[in-house]
Amino acid sequence: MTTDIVVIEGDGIGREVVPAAVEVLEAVDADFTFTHAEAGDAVLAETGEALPRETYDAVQAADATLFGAAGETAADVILPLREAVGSFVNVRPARAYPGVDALRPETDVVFLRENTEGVYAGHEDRLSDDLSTLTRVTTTSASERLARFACDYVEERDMDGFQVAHKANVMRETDGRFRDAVVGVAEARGLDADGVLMDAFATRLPLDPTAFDVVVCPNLAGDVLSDLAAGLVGGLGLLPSANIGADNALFEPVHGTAPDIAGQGVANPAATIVSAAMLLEHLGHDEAGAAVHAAVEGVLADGPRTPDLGGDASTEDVTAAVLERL
Ligand code: GGG
Repeated sequence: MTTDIVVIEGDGIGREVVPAAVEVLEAVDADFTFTHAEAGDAVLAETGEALPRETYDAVQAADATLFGAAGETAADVILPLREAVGSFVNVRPARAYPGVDALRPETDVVFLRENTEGVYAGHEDRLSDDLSTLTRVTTTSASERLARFACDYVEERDMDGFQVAHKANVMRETDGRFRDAVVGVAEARGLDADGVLMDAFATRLPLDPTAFDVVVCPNLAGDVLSDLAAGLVGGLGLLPSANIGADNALFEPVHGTAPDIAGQGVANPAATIVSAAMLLEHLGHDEAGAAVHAAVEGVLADGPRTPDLGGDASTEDVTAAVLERL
């Protein structure tokens, strides 16, 4: 039986980096069938819908999805796509690769971002010409579900625990609930869960990245803090992500459409290729996933490199070098 993978390039550099990652997936020994689907600004302009029903249905029915990026329509695309796969956690590893000129080469931290609520739950209103409001949602059930995933994640890696980023001294009800729920689950499992104020975390991470391994975050904080970590390891071109659900998942680079370089063929495909490696591992192709990780690591160490990493190679050059190492 083949494994069904939906591929959505989206907009901007998504149209360049996703085909690169698909080439890599085609090169490994996995019995995948690829279905190409549309979402984003371009399909909105064509059809009036940023996320056509057939794309949503295909993602729901597939075994996994590889997604690039969406531009102005990001909120209408990414959030429903995460919902389509039932994702409750966005796993975002930020790791400095050997040979890459990173601000903080010691950085090796994984963000486990709550993926269904917080300010992303979308209860935003324009109440008058002067006033807009946003309702933040935090439930014990979603926080505990994330915490159970975090516990499994660290136990599988023989780690003692994780940190929990929050701002419970100000948002006592919402972040207080989040922190207490996550810490409670960890303690019941005999794991350490140290709370850290997210503003203090933003200061401490650049000063001492080695102080953090796995950080459990509310939704928006996970988005922002992982981008901060991207700045420490060499940029957004290096950060992959996995949106994990109970029986489906969607993989995407952390970066967006990068309109400043879109269409030039120089986007760094590493984040998307490593997202594809995470897809392989998620579907049980551990050896192939490890091989893709190693190939990307080798290319980042020895070149060729795209301009974001100080090189002058194209997306195609980097992809060809990864394929050669596989
Ligand atoms: N790779 C997906 C993408 O388009 N990322 C940019 C973005 O706006 N992300 C927001 C989020 O991850 O919640």
